[in-house]
Amino acid sequence: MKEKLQKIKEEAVRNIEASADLSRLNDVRVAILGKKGELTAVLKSMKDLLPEERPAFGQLVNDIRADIERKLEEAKAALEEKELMLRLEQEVIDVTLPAKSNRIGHRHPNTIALEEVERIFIGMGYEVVEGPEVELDYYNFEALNIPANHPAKDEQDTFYVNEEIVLRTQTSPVQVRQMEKGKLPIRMIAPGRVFRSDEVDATHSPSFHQIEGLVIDRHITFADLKGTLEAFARELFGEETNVKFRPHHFPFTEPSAEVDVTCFKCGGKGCRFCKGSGWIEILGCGMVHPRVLRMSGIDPEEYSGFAFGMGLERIALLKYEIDDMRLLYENDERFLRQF
Ligand code: 2NL
Repeated sequence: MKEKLQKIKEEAVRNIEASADLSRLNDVRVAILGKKGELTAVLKSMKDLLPEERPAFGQLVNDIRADIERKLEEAKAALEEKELMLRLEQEVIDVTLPAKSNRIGHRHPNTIALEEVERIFIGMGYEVVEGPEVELDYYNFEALNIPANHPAKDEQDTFYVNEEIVLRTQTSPVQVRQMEKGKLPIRMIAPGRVFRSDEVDATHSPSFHQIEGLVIDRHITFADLKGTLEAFARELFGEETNVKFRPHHFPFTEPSAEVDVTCFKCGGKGCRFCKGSGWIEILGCGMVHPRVLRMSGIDPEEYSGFAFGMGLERIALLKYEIDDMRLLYENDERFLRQF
């Protein structure tokens, strides 16, 4: 038996040393130490020995097993080291290769224009407020003094979810909700997506963006409205810009006006850009209608205010001299890269 053990050990050492890779080495381990391995078989045959011979023999088997295990570990470490070295030699990384440059995007022209407008009004102490795009008919129309028979309410112009719910056609409902909260004074702008049942063309889209503004306090007059919008226009289009207020009509303001700025291309002389007039229309505005104030719980005898609204796309088209609104929605990189 002892001789057999000795032979097993010698053969094991020989096989371990001959193993050229880790998988081969593992085969050797299994052949000797595995469940059906040679050393295991010897252990099983111990039952044939006399009881008094067993402890010494058992000790011998354990010693040999420990020797073989140590040899296996050493061989494994050596092979792993060898394989690592080989891999390091093969996987040479050339750190001098020029890097692939990342293509970095940037803000959409609409966003650039929006953030510019927000910056100007935040600078004048306004807060930016957002609200739902799916609105109650009440907030979108009724609370703004737009009567049931008004053309704006026509299904031709407005997307109806049902009789009481619409996709907002302006961001004024955000301002109505703010007025209802009853915290005065108010100085806010409400930017956001709005919807109109329009066919797509160079100046229309069923979904576009608006920025509305609202100021309510004691003693607010049309002079505050004019001064504010003039300051805004000069900051957006340049110091030399002049503004012109043309009388207009909106159901939610009285009096109402549309605002033109002097053409920043020709300075007002008249050119192709302003269609020869020297003026470009940028927004609508007015003094908040007393009925609108009252419906939202504000006493028009004590408080007054002004409001205005502009199309964000229109501002972006003007500012960047883009002649077709569809370009803003197509996400053609060749176009977007230019801003
Ligand atoms: C335009 C004109 C305007 C308003 C929007 C408004 C909001 C409240 C009360 C009164 Cl809560 N008015 N908004 C007022 C005048 C004009 O928008 O041409 N927008 C593109």
